[in-house]
Amino acid sequence: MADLSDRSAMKKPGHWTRRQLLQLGIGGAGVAGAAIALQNFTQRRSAAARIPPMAADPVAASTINPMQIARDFDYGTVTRENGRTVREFRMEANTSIVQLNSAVSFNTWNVNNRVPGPTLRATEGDRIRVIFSNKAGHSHSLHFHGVHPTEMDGVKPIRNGAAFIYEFDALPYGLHLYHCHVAPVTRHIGKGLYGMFIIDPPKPRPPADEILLIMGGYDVNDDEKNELYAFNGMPNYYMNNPIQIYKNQLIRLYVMNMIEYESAVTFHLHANFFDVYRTGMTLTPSEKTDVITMGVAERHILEFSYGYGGKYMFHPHQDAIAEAGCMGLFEVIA
Ligand SMILES: [Cu+2]
Repeated sequence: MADLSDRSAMKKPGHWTRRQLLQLGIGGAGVAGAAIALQNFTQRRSAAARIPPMAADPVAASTINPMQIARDFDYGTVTRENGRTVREFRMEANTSIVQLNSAVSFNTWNVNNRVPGPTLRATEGDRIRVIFSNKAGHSHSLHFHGVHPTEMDGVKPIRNGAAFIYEFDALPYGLHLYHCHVAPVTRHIGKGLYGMFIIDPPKPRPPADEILLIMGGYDVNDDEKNELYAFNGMPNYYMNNPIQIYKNQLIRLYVMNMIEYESAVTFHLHANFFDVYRTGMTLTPSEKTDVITMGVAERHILEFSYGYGGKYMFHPHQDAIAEAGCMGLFEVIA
């Protein structure tokens, strides 16, 4: 466990004074881009992996850009405090309408105007500071999976217009998540307020082309059933825009199930088998398979490579769910 004893020397998490929030640019009229003199660090740990250039996005104007989301890892704004690495993330709860297909638009509740929210990434033992401001119109919260004190557990609603600083240590390494925990939680998650939280082990995993896939569902008519499903927010997106990967390149897939109103779904990859690192909490795989079952909030790291070129599907083997939008393609290129 990382040492928590230096906490008093750091900025006190939780409810900050208005002055402190104003200094951070979130106490007044809102987060103005110019007011944030902080820069986002993105590190490419997988520098040695071969990753195809990202294709131009045909719906780049949309709120949800799955091609970008697939390989977008947010390492936060990095500082050193008392000899420790601190990663600061700005997360804003928003409400935004997303065009899910030509006929259906959907009012999402989300973080930073995207579903799923940003994929936060840190190394085990880092200090995490999440500056959460709620501009969504109703109460929300950010509940992180991981190890932290009760006051940082994110079950307390943060009302519209308010802010809260979540601060805790990145423990333990693995593939984790965050989501709103305001009741009814199923509805708040179903509306889109969730994202991935990756904690890397102290010794990094081998280089790979790293891709994230989050399965989600949309209850578009408020009947507590999903009518549409998606990988990374947008139904059928990767069927029309396959994710390009190189032949014989190690692919590290971060897969998570956030489909509410279903007890469990599977994830199946065509024409291949993958190594499973359950919850991303091991450095050696526990099994090899081509279909794995996940309840809500379950997630795993899957590793594989393709020896043949061409297009290969991935989808839950609940085929009605796949056919309602949760289906995609890898395109293996030479
Ligand atoms: Cu919420």
